[in-house]
Amino acid sequence: MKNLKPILWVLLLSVGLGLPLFSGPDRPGEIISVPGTEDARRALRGLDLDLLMEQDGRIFIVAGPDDILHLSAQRVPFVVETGRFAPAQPGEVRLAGGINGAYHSYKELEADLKSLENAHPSIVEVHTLGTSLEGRSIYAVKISDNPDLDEEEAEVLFLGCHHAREWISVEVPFLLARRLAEGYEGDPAIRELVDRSEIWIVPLLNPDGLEYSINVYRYWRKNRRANADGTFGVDLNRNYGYMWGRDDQGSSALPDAEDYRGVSAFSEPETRAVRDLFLGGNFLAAVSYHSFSQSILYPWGFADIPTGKDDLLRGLGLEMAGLIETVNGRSYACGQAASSLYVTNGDLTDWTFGVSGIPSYTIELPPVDIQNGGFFNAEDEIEGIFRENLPAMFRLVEFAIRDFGGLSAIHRERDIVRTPLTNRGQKDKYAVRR
Ligand code: 0X9
Ligand code: CA
Ligand code: ZN
Repeated sequence: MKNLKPILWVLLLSVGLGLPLFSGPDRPGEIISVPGTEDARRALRGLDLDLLMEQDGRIFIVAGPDDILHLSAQRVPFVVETGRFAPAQPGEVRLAGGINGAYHSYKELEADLKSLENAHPSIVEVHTLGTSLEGRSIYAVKISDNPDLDEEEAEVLFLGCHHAREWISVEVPFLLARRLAEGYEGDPAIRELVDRSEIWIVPLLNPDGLEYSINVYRYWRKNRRANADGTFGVDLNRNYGYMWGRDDQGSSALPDAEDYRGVSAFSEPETRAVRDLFLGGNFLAAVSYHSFSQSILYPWGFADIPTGKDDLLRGLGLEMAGLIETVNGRSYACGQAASSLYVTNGDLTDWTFGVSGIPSYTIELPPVDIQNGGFFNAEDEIEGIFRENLPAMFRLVEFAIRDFGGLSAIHRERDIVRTPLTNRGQKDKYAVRR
């Protein structure tokens, strides 16, 4: 049970307790624990609670003042555990980098991307893929030689921050962009990769959610869609159009739920931005960064059934895990998403794999579990987490370059299995340019 993560605990507890899936409250809350007894479970029933985990026989929840009153009235003993966790609400600003310390806010990322482009205009180009519901730009950085040309080169996609609270997932792809840009002149290995590919990096897919997580509620996960029933948020990683809404196990139809799939596939501007970028390109590999649990997950996510390319997906995934481990000694588990984590439908990697058959991975960054920090990584961990992921990123770009060159057996196999995309060759149609 070590690898279970909060969203899964939500699902388990919801099933076990007959609770509706929670939606992180917009109101302030305390993290409390209650004993995992039948009495306590009964008292929790019907409350709109933010269930975090069950550990050592106790259930941890985020509870607002009303919930605490309710539990007291039901004579459920509880312990306030807030102090054991990093703050869920912004407090006094003591960090040099502002309320979110060394992590990027939307504005900080925007500024850093633009200065990266200004410093390295011959290989960096910042694109706006679309606009979030609250009017923020969804940025993509294209790193390539001749970035202003759409060359016949392998394209690779790295994305971060589908989920607002997973702050580390912004930093890892951002630092990749910076490393490629800064290393191009002096590092022949980087130069070779960049010259032969077009690397697209979307560090912050969910800017509205991130801002909400920074400024209002640290555990926010979804985007900030105002749903018809007055609740907020669609889980962007349930909104893609492959097997979207296939069942209620892999996503929820309830707007209040943390894994709410939205009213239709690609109902959200963020997922549409990714769709249009992807379909307008020639992508040969994709990684979506999340946190936490230190794992590399490959399709399918929607069901535990074979893909027809399991050997390739597993082989490359294991190779990446091996490369990661050599850097800091941290081990990332590697496995098929549905069987090693849980079933999802409408996630990014099922869609990219489903429409194009390319190696597509969800990488869940450290820590390994909630006892080791959950969604909170100390600022001084950022660099090490990035550094350990870098060789795996390079490996995937290298895979794409070879695949594009038709050098490998993998390539021939891909051509057979691949679903033809009707819009290939009409790249100009897509407004991914500034
Ligand atoms: O639930 C998700 O979207 C991802 N995990 S997270 O805790 N970061 O939210 C996992 C998506 C991978 N797909 C499957 N496990 N099916
Ligand atoms: Ca190029
Ligand atoms: Zn996530």
